Amino acid sequence: MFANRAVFSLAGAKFLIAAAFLFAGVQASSADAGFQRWIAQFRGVAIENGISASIYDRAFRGVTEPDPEVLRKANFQPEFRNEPWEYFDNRVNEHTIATGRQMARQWKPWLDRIESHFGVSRYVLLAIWSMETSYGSALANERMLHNLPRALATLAYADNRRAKFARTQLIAALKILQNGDITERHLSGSWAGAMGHTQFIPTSYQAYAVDMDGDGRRDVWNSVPDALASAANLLRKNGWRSGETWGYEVVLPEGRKFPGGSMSLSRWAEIGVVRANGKAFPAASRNAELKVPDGRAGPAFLMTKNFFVLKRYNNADTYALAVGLLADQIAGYGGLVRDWNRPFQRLSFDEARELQKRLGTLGYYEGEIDGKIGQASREAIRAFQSRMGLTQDGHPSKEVLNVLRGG
Ligand SMILES: [Ca+2]
Repeated sequence: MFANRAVFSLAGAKFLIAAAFLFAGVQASSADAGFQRWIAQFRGVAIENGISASIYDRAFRGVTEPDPEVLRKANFQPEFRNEPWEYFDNRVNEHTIATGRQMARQWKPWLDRIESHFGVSRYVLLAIWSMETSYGSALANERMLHNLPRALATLAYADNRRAKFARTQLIAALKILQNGDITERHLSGSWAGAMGHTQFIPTSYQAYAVDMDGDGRRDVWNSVPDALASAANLLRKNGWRSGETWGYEVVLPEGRKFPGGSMSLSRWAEIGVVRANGKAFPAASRNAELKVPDGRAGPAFLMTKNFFVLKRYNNADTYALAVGLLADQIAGYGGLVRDWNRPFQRLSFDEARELQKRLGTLGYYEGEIDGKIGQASREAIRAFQSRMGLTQDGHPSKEVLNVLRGG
């Protein structure tokens, strides 16, 4: 009872915060004059940084007010931290694996060339493509595509925390336009400035984008070969080791503590850390670091150099591990030997979609039927559980689906 009250008042506080953000958003989008002044002032900064006045004016032609959707997304606060099982289930599942294999066949000639030129595994590139834009399918969703100069100007103007980042990215974006890689009408990105199939921010684009298909433009928005080659180039330039894995799932012997930091795989084996599949470590002289993203009750990993190279793409252990696990499964290796520490029975991808569909039919869920369990799905499950007098854990479980199926 007491716990319930605490949750309730927390929800109330969140509502007030959400209302405050909404108010800020309304203020910002009606303050056109201020935003237009900002664009006029930043013109001088852009010119000082080598952008021609005509490119600047073309980029901002017709832009009169901040992008309210950018501000909404910038102010979004996830209600709960993702549990590891939730993060990985949404990214490494039957659907992302099967689509990755299909893409491997479809793009084989290009993947052959990219892999031999950059020395980066095609499966890793496919996994990154999946993680970033669901193999490009997210780019078909117009809500994901913002006019990039407007989005970055919005952040620079109205988001104090990201203003410096946004100014730097805006200059880089204008240089992309000036270079003729893309026209201003097609220069799109996420609310935070990530562009194209593999979601490069403009400064990363400048450092790593390549023209793989040879049409004279580095087109990460429309050319899959350009986008995948650019991702390969980023990894190679950050030290990717050709022909090596990202790491190994391991089993930890019970009842001892383990050293932090890096040691050789043979040294790890000496203190009892062995591969979960029972095989020996190849290249045992290489160094590796132990990671237990779900605590001792979940799977454990020894991470080698390429894991840390993957983190140059996105500096989160969970991101790099999801890329590695998905890549391995697209390549046809098995999944985890030890599952995530999941307090319920997992749904398949199709069952997760069925769950969303059934919750939608009953009026609990209005989001997309995409098999991805996010905040809206969790809230719908919780509302349904509450209605049925069940424990409101919000988990996408077999148990909940069975109740739904039972009507
Ligand atoms: Ca090209």
